Amino acid sequence: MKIRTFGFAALLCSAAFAGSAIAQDHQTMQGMKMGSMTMPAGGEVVGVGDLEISGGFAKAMLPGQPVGGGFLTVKNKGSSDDRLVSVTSPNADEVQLHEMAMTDNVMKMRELKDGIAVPAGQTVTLAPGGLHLMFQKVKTPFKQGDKVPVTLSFEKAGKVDLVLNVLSAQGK
Ligand SMILES: [Cu+2]
Repeated sequence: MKIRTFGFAALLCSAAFAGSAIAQDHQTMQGMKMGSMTMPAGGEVVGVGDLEISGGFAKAMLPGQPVGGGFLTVKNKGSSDDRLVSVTSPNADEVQLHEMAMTDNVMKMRELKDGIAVPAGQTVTLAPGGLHLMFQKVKTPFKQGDKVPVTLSFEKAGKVDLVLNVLSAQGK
């Protein structure tokens, strides 16, 4: 049942990121590699323990689209490794941690059941085309200008609340 559920979600994920969104994300990734300074409009900065979370945003969703993508940056200023283990939001039945990567021109997505590692002294960025939060069974599709509250749970640092600003469907 879990596998079937995930298969369905993955299909929806692919649909959510299909077409121009993928091309856009891919261009963004290329641009970042080349040192472009275009970054999404940053939201609030929150801290918990040795962690600093910033740049949180979500993409606007199309009407009827049941899944949405969320993104943020976690900086670990401490000397011990941590891990983002789970995320909840009142706006979605479930929030999964996903990874997306382009392999032979095919965008593949998988759920990271063990969470996302945030090694000591490092900064981990969840961004379009890579690591992301996947909001499942979203009741009201995110609209540009909306705010989506989330609670992040880290293995060592504990829980922290963050508000994601909803940007356009292209994440800008
Ligand atoms: Cu996903």
